[in-house]
Amino acid sequence: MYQTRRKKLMESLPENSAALFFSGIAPYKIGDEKYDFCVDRSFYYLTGLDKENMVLCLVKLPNKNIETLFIEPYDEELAKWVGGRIFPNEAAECSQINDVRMRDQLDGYIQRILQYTLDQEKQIQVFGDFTKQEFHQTNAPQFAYFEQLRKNYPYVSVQNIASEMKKLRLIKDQQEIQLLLEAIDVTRQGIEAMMANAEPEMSENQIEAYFDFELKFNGCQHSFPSIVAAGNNGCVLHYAENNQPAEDGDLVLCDLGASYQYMNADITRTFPVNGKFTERQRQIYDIVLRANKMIIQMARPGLTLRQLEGEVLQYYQVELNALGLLKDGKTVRDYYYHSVSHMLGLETHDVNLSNWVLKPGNVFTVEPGLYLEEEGIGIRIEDNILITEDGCINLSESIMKEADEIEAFMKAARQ
Ligand SMILES: [Mn+2]
Repeated sequence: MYQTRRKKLMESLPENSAALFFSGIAPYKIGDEKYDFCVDRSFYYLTGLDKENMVLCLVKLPNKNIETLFIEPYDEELAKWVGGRIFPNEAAECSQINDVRMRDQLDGYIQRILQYTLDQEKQIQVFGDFTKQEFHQTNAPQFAYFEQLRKNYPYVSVQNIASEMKKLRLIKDQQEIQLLLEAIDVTRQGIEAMMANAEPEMSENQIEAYFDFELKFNGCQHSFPSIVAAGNNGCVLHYAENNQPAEDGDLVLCDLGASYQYMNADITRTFPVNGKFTERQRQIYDIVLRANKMIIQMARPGLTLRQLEGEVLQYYQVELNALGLLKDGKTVRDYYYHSVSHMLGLETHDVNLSNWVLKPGNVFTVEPGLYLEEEGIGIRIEDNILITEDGCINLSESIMKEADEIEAFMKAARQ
């Protein structure tokens, strides 16, 4: 699988070029304590490896493709403290790259490649993977590396391979879909545990704890810091304090997801903490639910996410107007202030290309919401969908979202 991905990427490289991918390094947090290591997702996508300070080097010469992996040496002293690093044969087996060398050999290796192309009187192009998020992250290992490279070899041009990487990563393969379905199923268990156990006067973090248990129990990580927001907190899009009490009559908005082997689910469900929607909550809930279903119904190849967003805005215009909420200069954007979709995959906000036209294999979220701050109502309903040849599949179909079903489930759980 990783071999296939690398082969596809190689096809997009020009002759006489080299592409370098860095797994990354965990930064220090405080004193001698480091942040959890979080592997660069393009590196992982191409190798299946998730260890620090590794480099993948792909070289394309006329009639010859070379794949080389550089890893840190096995350190017996370190192994006693934090566990062993990976052995070359393990790295080779996982990635299917036969040529595994030590990290400190990279400079010499690059020098020989450059010398070779220079001898052949060819201009070599060197590619790095610079994604949008990294523009301001100049401490990322590839920035330091390419900076030094240009210093040492001023005639070398460094270019960005990010858009080719994105084209590949945008189309999910069967294995990725399978892993995402597993992640979604654990997310479902977590959400059901929260619904089953939530009670008025519990604090948001106590409700959240039921979700966390299911994740840990099933060997999953969090896709991102969970949002468990009661009442008005649901109107804060990235609320993450999760420490306020959920009062009787509050809705609880839960935007969270399990990550399984780096495939990230991203689901939102909103339920009444006491198990019963008020008439007003139900009215708004059903408007959001219809938006959610409408977009899932529409999604198919050939459309763009921007078009789907336009449909939501149009629909809300009619619905909010009918409710009398668009008075005194208020617009839809006062009640709905995010967009309906983002790509999903190895990153929660996964790679995307501007004005991307949807194709089979694209996976993204459908997450309309409505936020009526004066009434303490924040509602969002988010599913994860896969574009197919003629429409889409809702991968999170199994997670209940009908108001009646939620009420019945919560009632049954309390008996
Ligand atoms: Mn989302």
